[in-house]
Amino acid sequence: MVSHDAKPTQHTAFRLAEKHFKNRALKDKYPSLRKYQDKLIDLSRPDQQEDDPLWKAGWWSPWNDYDGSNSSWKAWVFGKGKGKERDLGERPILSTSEMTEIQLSDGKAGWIVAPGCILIPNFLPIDKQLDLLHASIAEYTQPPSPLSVSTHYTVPPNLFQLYSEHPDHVVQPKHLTLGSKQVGGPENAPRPRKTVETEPASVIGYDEIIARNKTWAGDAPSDKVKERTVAQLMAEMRWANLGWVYQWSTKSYDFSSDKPIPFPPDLADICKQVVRSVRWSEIFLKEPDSRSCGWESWAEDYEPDTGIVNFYQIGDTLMGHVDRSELDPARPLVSLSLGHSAILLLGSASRHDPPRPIVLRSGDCLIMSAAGRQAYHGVPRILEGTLPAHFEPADEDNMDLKAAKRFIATARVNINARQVFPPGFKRPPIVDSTCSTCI
Ligand SMILES: O=C(O)CCC(=O)C(=O)O
Repeated sequence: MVSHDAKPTQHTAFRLAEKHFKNRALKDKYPSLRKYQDKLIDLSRPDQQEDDPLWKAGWWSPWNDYDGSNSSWKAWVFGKGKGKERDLGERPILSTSEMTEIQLSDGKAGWIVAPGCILIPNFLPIDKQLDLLHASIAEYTQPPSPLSVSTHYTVPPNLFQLYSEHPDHVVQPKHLTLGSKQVGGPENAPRPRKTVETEPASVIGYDEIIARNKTWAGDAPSDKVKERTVAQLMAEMRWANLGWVYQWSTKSYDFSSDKPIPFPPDLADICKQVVRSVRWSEIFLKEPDSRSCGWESWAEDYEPDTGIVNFYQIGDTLMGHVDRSELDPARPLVSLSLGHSAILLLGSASRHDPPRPIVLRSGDCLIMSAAGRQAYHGVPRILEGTLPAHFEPADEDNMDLKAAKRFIATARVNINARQVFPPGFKRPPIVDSTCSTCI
């Protein structure tokens, strides 16, 4: 019986959009893109729909738009039409009227898709995408960079080589290889990466970060996880950390060591180059609210020192959040997409404002800066069937490339780079109260 007192659930505009794109209730139907087409941004889609993996996979099919009340839809999904070829429909023309196109100094085009947020479609050529895919899974996963799975598993240092040559090699959970004292209970079982609402969208100070991490004793390995083959472990891996280590439990960086893990220099060059290519004065002189964000020096002194490589399998999502743990809240975050396309929801500093869905395709680069760093964003959907042709196996591929392509066949990789410390920031010495000989 329905209680008449029951209040309808109050979802924010951001949550409603997330729910729409996450919906997997009907396996023959994708969430409708057409429902959001007035807001949808898809800047690197091929001109011809026949060349577009999204269209070919049926993301614009009219079947996705029926709500189930129509009997012909029911007949198709549940009866007569099932198994027949799906009508792929026509892609609509998408409006770019609320965005501004900008010319970058290297000749590429970018678009201001939200305040402080610049999308550069097709930023990475195909050979760079393949190189970065390989680096993401073969190099960025190497010790000492922490991986999501390294809390619970004794991850072999040559993980990618094993994945390439011996994917059935078995990896033991730490609770079987370490003493029982170091092992946690069920509360430590691995969970999907979760972003939790903490303080309002503002930067947290250095002292607070130090204090948070002092109280953090490290995540204990769970005694519930079972052994995995290397192939299974790779599919379960959700992230690799680059540079300064981010502690998900305290939502802050661990500054206890003198030096960060070195940030990959090739990746730093790509990020610095793209930040340098933006004519920031053109962007911020038009935005009075962002004038004091410090953009004047970014071209010269942007230097990423931390980053996360996100590994998404097809069903994975990343809930809406704001990245607010870097000491300078405005410096650019450079985000690169590889593999399957995804929907990124990009909102404002309030979850109550409706976000814009952006199709991020392989090779796209999104820069978030200034007010855009305080914008809620999340990835509610990896778009099934949208792997670009250049990731398909080819006879001439070497072993490494074959393995990298095997990985991306069911995945999307996102590399995002940030700068924790603004230039010139002097870290106060860390006082260790437990050490009697330290000053
Ligand atoms: O996967 C993406 O495109 C976004 C990733 C992201 O928002 C994050 O890592 O904070």
